[in-house]
Amino acid sequence: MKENLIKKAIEVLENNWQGGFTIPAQGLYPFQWKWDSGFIAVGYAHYDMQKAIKELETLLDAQWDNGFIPHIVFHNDSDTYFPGPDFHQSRLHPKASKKYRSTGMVQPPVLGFVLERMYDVAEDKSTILSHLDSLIDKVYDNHVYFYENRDIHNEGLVYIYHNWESGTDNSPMWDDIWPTMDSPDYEFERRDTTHVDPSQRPTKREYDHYLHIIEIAKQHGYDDAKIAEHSPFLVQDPLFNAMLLRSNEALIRLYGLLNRGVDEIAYLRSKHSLGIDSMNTKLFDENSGAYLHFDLRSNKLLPYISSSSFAPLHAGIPTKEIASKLVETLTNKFGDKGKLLCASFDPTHEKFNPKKYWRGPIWINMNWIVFQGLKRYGFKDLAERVRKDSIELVANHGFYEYFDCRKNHPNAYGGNNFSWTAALLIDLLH
Ligand code: 2M8
Repeated sequence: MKENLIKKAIEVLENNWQGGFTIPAQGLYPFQWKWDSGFIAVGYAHYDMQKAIKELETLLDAQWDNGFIPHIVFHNDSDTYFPGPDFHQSRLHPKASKKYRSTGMVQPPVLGFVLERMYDVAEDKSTILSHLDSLIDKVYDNHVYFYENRDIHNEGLVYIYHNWESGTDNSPMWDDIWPTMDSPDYEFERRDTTHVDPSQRPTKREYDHYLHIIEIAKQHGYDDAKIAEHSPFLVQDPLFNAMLLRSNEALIRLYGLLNRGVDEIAYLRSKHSLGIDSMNTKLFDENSGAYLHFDLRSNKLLPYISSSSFAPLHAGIPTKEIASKLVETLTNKFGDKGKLLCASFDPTHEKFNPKKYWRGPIWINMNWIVFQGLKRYGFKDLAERVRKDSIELVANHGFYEYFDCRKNHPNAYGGNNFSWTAALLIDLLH
């Protein structure tokens, strides 16, 4: 089974390869997405390191002069996706790439630990180190961008200003934010709902909110300070910050292996320890037994547990005591016998929807993150359960975008032949 699955996963990646970068899925997502590219490079690393490197080189080629890496790079003029480059208008920002059009927002900073995984997987360590040598400073600049522009309270935690920056687009936690915004009823033509069942995607009203935040950012020329002041959406996300911290750790290790970067290491270390403290004092909530999102507008935690709540395990953020509490929450709320791990939203909550996008289904990238975290803390059985569930879902249903966690309702949803599902399955099978 293993060999056959790997063969099929490679086919998916090869079909989505555009000769320089990889699309997440045909039709539905026709451009290069930032965190998708990172996960995709992990898959390539196992069988074609040149492609892994090229994928990241292309993404980093679209980096802005201030270190910002955009969430979508629009390499072509596909009209199968909305909103495209004409809507986003990245060049309103004076430091935006002149070469590529992109969005003016980011996605979870996975690239540091992706480079590290490529190093660990590579057989020829000296060749991979020479490639990493030419990529690592760009990823470091991206971390500096975050800390210098998005850590507004100097606490080692960065904000996101849009739900698309979280990667978990229509998660129920954003439901509390939408009523605080007075979004217009825009007229636009959705494309996503022509590719997949509309009932599994965000609603028209949700898209109004998504577009409204971008309109506000555009009015301010995508200026970070102005966004921090005016965006109705401003959140410290435990997944996003855990990815940044895990990537800090990876960059520190890689600079060490490269035998350079003394100043860079010192900078990352100081931000890192501040960030770990703040994660545990500000984002960990005793009552929920989980890390939560902090809403900087209402100045309070959003009371929802999701798969993002467990991502800090991957970055070594929790103390042993907090890690045990997280595992208790994961087991009790997400892990009963009738469920596969790991739902993207608390299955015991009334807002849980097992079929709808980020409101409940299992995502393989989140499972990969949770698996790594559980393994890191020595929760071997639970880690293995997450790994096995992921493999079985794909073996039984195919390389879909998301999956139903209910054992008596086996199903797969969203886009098929989805790149990060294929790439991370390759990694989980090794
Ligand atoms: C989904 O998000 C895009 C917007 O970025 C969309 O729905 O149009 C999310 O699942 C996101 O996390 C992912 O990176 C992207 C491409 O796979 O699709």
